[in-house]
Amino acid sequence: MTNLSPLQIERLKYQPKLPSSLANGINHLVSQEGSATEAVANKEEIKALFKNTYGKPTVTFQTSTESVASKERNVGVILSGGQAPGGHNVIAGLYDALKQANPNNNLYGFLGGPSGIIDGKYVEFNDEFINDYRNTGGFDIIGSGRTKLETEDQFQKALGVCKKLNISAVVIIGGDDSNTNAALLAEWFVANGADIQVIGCPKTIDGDLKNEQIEISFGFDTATKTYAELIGNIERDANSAKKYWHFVKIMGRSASHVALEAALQTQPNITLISEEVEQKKMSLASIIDYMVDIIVKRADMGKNFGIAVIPEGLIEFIPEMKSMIANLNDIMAELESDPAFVNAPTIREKFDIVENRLSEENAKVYNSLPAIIKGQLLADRDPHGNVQVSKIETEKLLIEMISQKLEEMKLEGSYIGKFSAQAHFFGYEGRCAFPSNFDADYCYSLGFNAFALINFGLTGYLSSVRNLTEPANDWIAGGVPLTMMMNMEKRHGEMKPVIKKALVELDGPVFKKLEENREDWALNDRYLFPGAIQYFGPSSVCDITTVTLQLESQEKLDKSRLARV
Ligand code: FBP
Repeated sequence: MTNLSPLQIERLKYQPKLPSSLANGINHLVSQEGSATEAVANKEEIKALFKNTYGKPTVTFQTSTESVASKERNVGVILSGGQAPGGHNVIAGLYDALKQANPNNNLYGFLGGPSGIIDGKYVEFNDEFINDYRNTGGFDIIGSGRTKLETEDQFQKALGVCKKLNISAVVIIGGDDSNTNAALLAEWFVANGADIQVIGCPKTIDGDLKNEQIEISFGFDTATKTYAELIGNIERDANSAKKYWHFVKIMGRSASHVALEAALQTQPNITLISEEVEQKKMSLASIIDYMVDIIVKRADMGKNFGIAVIPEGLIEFIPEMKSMIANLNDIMAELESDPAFVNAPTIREKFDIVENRLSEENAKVYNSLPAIIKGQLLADRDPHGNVQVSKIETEKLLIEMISQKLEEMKLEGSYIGKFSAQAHFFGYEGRCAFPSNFDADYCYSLGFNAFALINFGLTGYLSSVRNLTEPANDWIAGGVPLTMMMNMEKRHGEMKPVIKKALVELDGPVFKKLEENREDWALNDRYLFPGAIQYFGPSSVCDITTVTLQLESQEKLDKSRLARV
C-alpha cells in the first residue's frame, strides 16, 4: 500500500486484544452449552420456518489444555449492509484463527456484499492482502451491498459457488436484516443436505442489534465517538459566535441509540428521541412546540443559539407520519413496477398518483409536507422495503416549521429573539473512521470467535463476545442461535421472520440519564467537548467504551446483586 498517513502507519502496527479464553489458540478450546433457546416472539411460527436450526443452545468457549486437531476447511466471508468501523478487523481475526487452526485453510471474500456469493465474485485472502487492512476503517477490502438473500434461486446459486470453491462455512458480517439472511441461508443449507455452515457477526453503527447475549454491535463505539467529536466542535462554535441554532441529524435508521449516546457525550440543548416521541404519541406539531419553547426561553435569556440533536429515523416514529409512511411503503411496493408512475413526466404527477392511493387521513398528512420532503419520501426503498431515512431531510423540515412558528409568535409579540439555523447530517462521516481500540479489539475477537464456532461444527449462530466493559482479557466468547433473536414482522406487505431490532428503552438507565439532565442542558450551557478518538495513551482515555454500554452493564450488575440479596 502506498500513500499512508502517519496514523495509518501507526494503526497498522496495533495488535488487537483477544479474550483470554481465545488467546491460548484456536485449537485449545472447549465449548460449554447453555440451555435450549426460544425465539423472542412468535415462537411457533419461527420454529415452523426454521425446523433444523431452531431451539439450539447458546455456547461459551473456554481454554483447554488439550490441543484439538482442526480439519482442513475453506471459508467464505461477506460484508453486508452499511459500513461500520472494524469490519476489516473481523476479517483479520477470522483469517488469523483459520490459518492458526490449519495453515492449509483458505479464506475467500465475496465481493460487493451478498450478491458476491450469488454471482461467484470473490477474492482469496493471503497475509499480504490482509495485513494492509488491519485496524483500518471501511469495508473497501471486499466491498459491501444490501442484496437480500432469500429466494430459492439465490440459495441454489450460493450453493453452486460454495461447492466450486469447496467452501464449508460462510460468515456474514451484518446488521439485523443481514443476519436474518444468515439465518435463512443456514436453515436452507441444512434442509437441503448441504454441509455448509453459516455464522453471523453483529455489525451496525445503529447499535440496534443487541440483546441479553449481544451487548453492542460493532462500529457503534467508533461512530458515536466520531459524531460526539463533531458535535462538541459545533457546540464550541455556537458558544463562540452565539448566532446560530445548529440542527444536527444523526444516523441510526430506526433506533435512536446513536443520537442518545452522542448526546450523553456532548450534552446539547435539545435531544429528540424517536422512541419517546412514539410512546408519548407526540405529533409533529407538538415536537415543534417543545423545541420552540426551549428556543424562546433561551432567547429570553439573551441566547439566540443552541444545538439540537435529531435521530435520523424520527419521522417514522411520529404517529401520523408512521401511519402515512407504512401506507406509502405498501403503495410504493406496487408502484415500483407501474409504468404510469415510473414514467410520470413530473414529480407533481407522481405526487398526484400517490395522493390518490393514500387513505384520506394519510393523504392529508402527506399533503401538509413541503414538496422537497414529499419527493424524498418517494425515493427508492431499500431492498428490505424500508424508506431510506438518510435521504429525508428531517432537520430541514423542523427548521422550516420552527421558523414559521417563531414568525407567527413575533407577530403576536410573544417572541423577540433572532432565529438563524444551520442544518447538519452526521452519518457517512463516522461509518468508516479508524476503529477505536475498543472496536479494533472487539471486531478482531468477533472474527476469531466466528471461526471457533465453525470449528465446533455450529451453524445458524451469531458470534458473541460479552462482558465488554471489562478489559478484553475478561471478555466472554461464544455463540447465540440466530433464531433466538427473531420474531415476525411485516415487510413488503407480507409477514416475514426477522431479527428484532433493539430500540431505546425508555425505562432503561441510558434514556433516564438524558431525562434527568435535559432541562438543565436545555437552558444552561453544559456542553462537553469530547475531542477526537484517542488511540494511544492512558487506558482510561483510549480504551473506554460508550456511556450506553457502561450504564447498561452497571444496571445489569446492580440487578444481579439485588437478586442475590
Ligand atoms: P446497517 O444497518 O446496514 O449497518 O446500516 C445502517 C446505516 O448506516 C443507517 O444508519 C443509515 O440509515 C443507512 O445505513 C444508510 O444506508 P446507505 O449506506 O445505503 O445510505
